[in-house]
Amino acid sequence: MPQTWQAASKERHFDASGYLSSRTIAALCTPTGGAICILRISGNDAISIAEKLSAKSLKKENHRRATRVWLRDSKSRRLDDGVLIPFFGPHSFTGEDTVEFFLHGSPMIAQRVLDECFEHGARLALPGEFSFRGVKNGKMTLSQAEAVKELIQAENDFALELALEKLSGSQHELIERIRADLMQLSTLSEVGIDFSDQDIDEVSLPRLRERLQRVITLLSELRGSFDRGKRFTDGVPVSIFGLPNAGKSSFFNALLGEDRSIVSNIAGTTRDVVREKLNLKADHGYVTLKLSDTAGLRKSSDVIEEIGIERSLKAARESDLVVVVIDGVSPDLVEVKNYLSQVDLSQKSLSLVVSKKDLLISQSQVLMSAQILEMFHVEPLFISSETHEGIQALAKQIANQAESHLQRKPGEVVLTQFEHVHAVDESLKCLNRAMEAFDLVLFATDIRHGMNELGPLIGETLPDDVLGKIFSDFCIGK
Ligand SMILES: Nc1nc2c(ncn2[C@@H]2O[C@H](COP(=O)(O)OP(=O)(O)OP(=O)(O)O)[C@@H](O)[C@H]2O)c(=O)[nH]1
Ligand SMILES: [Mg+2]
Repeated sequence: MPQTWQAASKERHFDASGYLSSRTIAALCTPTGGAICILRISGNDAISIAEKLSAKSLKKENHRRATRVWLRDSKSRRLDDGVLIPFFGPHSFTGEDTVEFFLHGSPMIAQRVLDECFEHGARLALPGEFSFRGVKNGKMTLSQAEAVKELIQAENDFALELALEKLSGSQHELIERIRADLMQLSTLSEVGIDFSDQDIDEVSLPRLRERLQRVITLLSELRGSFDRGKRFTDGVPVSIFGLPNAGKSSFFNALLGEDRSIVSNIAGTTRDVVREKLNLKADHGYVTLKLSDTAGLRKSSDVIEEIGIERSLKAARESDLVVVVIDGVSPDLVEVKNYLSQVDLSQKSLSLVVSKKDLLISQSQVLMSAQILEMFHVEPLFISSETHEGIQALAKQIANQAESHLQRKPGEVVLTQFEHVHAVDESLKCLNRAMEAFDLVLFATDIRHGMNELGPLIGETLPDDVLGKIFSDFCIGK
């Protein structure tokens, strides 16, 4: 996005009321430098600004119709030969009058047309402000607007699929269903309070608790999806594990295709955890890995190295995949197994890798393969970070293992945003309190609070300034 010079324009067209101002906004929706650049204006003056720039009168009949125009500035100098499409509110992305201009992709043209919009009273849109107005005007839900952002930011096929599903409204529907259930519970408890002298079973506390338990289960499942949701967007955590000098950092660098970690023949070279993101192709699409190179494991009297080794174990414990690198030249399988026993592998995938293949004769490979299979029950892969032999095959194995940690039931909603998890946690606190309530009045109060806490997932109960904050990490023009 051409944010640098759009930022310069921001200085000149600053509006202190930010997202709360209803002034007409303008911004580029595409980077400049391509064949075409799209500029969008939205607000009460959008149509009149487009009319001034194009010297065309835009009527309702022109709604969604592309018109070829010469754009000119106020001194009648030509700006560009382009196309414009007017969208009359409420039938637009923002719900307001909106005009989209399709210009030649020159940064100079884009800047001059944008400046001309500013001359006629528009200001530069804030990040995500078009989407913000769309949500405010009921054109899409907050979760759909967030899905648009996630769609743009998606770095792998799994994150993209998740965002597309969210865009279709799946998350919003689930939360609305939960809210409707809570609303019903709230109404029933109010009825129970009003008719407390009549002993109606349907609105008694035990019956209402039963219904509430079903909602709590649903919300708890949604809460539980977040840890997996993070894997879709941030990457599947993978740690490289092994004794000093095994060739862990060499393999890490070979996989990344860059000299990221320091490599040396001195045992204990890597001290801290070195993290890097990497996209790899698996059988069903690209997966993102959050890869960690770690300190070699050994008994050490060096305090700093000890801390590093603790971090290696912690990284392995927090990973979905552990890639154990064994030194092909001087393997110590017993010692590796000892350290590996300190990590609970029950939910993890494990890869066994023997390094320095270029220095090994095939006979010793056969022997080592058999020993490793017997001790670890995993067939090892032999690699050389020197010649790159075996690296591709190992990358494929890791990618497919990572993919197996990204499975979702069809239609399952997965939370990906921290703010949403926080909202669900707060809501669950209220609902669990309601389960403990010893009378209907307290029960009804906690249910209402629990319902309100879900506001950030819906958007409609959020004040504009909070909404503005959510949109501020969108890109300009969206
Ligand atoms: N010939 C050959 N040498 C290798 C290979 N992989 C690593 N080495 C060498 O082995 C030594 C140790 O490599 P590193 O990658 O630093 O090992 P490490 O496991 O990260 O070691 P620590 O950081 O100390 O735990 C270096 O001298 C590397 O050049 C390989 O595939 N072939
Ligand atoms: Mg290292």
